Amino acid sequence: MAAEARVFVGLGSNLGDRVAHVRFAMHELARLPRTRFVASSPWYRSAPVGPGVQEDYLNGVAELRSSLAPETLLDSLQRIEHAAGRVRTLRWGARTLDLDLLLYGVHQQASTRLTLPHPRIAERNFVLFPLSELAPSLRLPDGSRVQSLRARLDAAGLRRVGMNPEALHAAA
Ligand code: A4P
Ligand code: MG
Repeated sequence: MAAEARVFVGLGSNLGDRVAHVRFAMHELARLPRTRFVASSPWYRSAPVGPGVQEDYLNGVAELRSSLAPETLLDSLQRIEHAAGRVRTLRWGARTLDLDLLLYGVHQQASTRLTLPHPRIAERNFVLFPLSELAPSLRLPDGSRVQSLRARLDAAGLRRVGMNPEALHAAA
């Protein structure tokens, strides 16, 4: 059996029952073969980056250990998105569930189907705030510390919901 990689998945929802969608995603991630669910980050309510008028996102990060290959894991993430009713229309459009493979150990690759690390980690506060709380000493494959990357970003559009995604509506 292949060695286990330390994997981080970004979760986002801004359509329908956002809390139910991220709960469903965590449940499904925990059921993946050859994969263990380690922990989830605190949750954030975040202003949407994208076209048109959209609801705020509920964003968080999950840590896994997995011996699935990166592409197999991406297939599984897309199946979970699909099962949550995701329909792909517009890039960066509203979605019931978005699961991004942020990091797969120190593995790096760049193809249209899968780029690792996820190319937009360093510029997104709704990824770096939860990620740096979940794994404060984490470094990206290029050696940069998530804490330092986070320190470069402000918290514009971001409100901390807490460990319990159900508190989303209190963080209005
Ligand atoms: N793909 C390549 N690398 C990866 C990776 N590391 N993880 C490919 C996941 N997918 C990866 O993604 C398009 C294609 O990217 C996939 O088919 C996959 O093969 P998608 O999920 O279909 O489309 P998308 O999410 O609209 O596009 P993209 O470029 O992945 O957008 P992002 O970066 O996921 O951004 N605002 C807030 N506040 N919070 C959010 O979570 N998310 C987005 C989506 C936009 N605005 C947001 C948020
Ligand atoms: Mg995506």
